[in-house]
Amino acid sequence: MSDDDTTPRKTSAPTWARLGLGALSGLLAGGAALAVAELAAVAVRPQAGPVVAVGSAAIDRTPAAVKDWAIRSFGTNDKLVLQFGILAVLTLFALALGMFAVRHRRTGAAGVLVFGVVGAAAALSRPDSEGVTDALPSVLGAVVGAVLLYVLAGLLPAPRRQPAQGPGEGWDRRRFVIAATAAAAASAGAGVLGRALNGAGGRDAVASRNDIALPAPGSRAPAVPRRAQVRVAGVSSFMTPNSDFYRVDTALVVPKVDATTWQLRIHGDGVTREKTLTFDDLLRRELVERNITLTCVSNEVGGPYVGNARWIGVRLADLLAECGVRPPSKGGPADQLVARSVDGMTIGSPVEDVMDGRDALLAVGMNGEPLPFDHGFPVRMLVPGLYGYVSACKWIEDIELTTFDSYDPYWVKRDWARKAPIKTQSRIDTPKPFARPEAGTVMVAGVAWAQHRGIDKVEIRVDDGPWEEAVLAAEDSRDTWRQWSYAWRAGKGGHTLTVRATDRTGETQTEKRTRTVPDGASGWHSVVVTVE
Ligand SMILES: Nc1nc2c(c(=O)[nH]1)N[C@H]1C(S)=C(S)[C@@H](COP(=O)(O)O)O[C@H]1N2
Ligand SMILES: [Mo]
Repeated sequence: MSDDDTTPRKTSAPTWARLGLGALSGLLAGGAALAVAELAAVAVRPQAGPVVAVGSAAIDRTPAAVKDWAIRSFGTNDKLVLQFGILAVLTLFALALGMFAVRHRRTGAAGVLVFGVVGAAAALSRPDSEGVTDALPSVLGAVVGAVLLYVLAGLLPAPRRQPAQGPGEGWDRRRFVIAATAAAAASAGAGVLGRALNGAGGRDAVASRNDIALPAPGSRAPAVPRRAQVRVAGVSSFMTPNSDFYRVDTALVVPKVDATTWQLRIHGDGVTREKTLTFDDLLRRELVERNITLTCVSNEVGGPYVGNARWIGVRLADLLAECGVRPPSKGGPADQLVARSVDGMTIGSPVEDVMDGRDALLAVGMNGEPLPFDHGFPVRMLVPGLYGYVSACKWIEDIELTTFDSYDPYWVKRDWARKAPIKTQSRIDTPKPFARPEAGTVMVAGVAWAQHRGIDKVEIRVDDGPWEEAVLAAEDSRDTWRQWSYAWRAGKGGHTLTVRATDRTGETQTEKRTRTVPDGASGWHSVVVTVE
């Protein structure tokens, strides 16, 4: 049944042409809806745009195994892939709705509203949702899209069997072309404008970052020993430049926080003197500079999600002590410190670890500059020896002292372990898998890490041969990774190189391969090469 009998039809067309034009109308309506929504999101906030909202809501609901698979398969591009996936699904639905609207004009148009509801619901479900205004972009976009589809479907030619009637043969085609072109142009305009305005957003944050001159740290990191870097081509750089530093987070839109208005609140169980600190308050404290190697729990054996940087920050333990916080071993009531970010992330660390004397930091600088936005500007947490998801909250704005029994932070709700010290790991950087080195001496080299315990031994095994000790490069600190090399007298043929490390507690990396979920991958890294 058609619900558009009242519209006079001027030209007729075969079914395939009508369906094609319907699909085109759907696409235009979908495009207009998105463009309007994204433009509206500029006014509300970028996180409220439907693609980002649906993407973020999807990330929130992704089980640990799937998130892990996404990181494994797409790396830091995982978010791009997700957004393209959402756009692809939207496109298919828009095409289908458009074709449906050829026969069922009102219902098809109303179908567009469903997207508005989905987008709005996603935006409102986010942990950082700021209330009903977050629903506006999706709803507004959907209404515009629905109206446009209704109008365009009304201009479609009549079916063949219903001959043209009335004057002005071809008039509707012209109106359709004009309306479609106008809609496409307006959408493109809105899209481009939205883009530009979104780019301009965060200007205060950028300016505040440019204005920061980090004071000289009162406590310098000791100079990195020259021999910490193995001189073998293909080995990781001992210090990871910011541009190469891995990035793992759930933020589809990187938060742009203005340091001049940023505040951090410290409160909760056992806090006798609550504190709210500004960025300047932090800079007025003694700053310490430390080299710390950060690792992601989603790093596979041999994987890339590990990096070493020179951080500047304030000691978190001192701040906590000033607030009256005592670790559980000294009778404090809180055993979990929950850090909360401006984008609603929650990360829980053991209070005992944070206050046991290690260099747990509220970091403000990374490799000689203020934190990059991607890495948590203006302030992030770092606790040497703990995986990032239980220690390294970026864009931090709140610290709450609580207990592991009473609160599960973001990742713990998603199957990851409550506590996760970094597992001892080693990685062969060179030769690369399936390399074809020439017979003779082949330099095998790489990195090993066991943050806050230190690396004492690295061994290499060729095929099923005996374990041979690699030469350890100089140690920077037990909170950083350590490089190693091994001069292998390589004979022709296919060979498997395997590496394992022993930490300073004397424990050797287990051979047992585990997945990254729930508390980090274990097992030995190996590389297959063909010596020619
Ligand atoms: N706000 C926020 N902080 C976060 C995360 C996040 O998703 N959101 N991810 C954590 C994880 S899982 C890791 S491994 C580190 C990565 O820090 P990087 O991106 O600076 O390398 O940040 C941590 N801090
Ligand atoms: Mo991570």
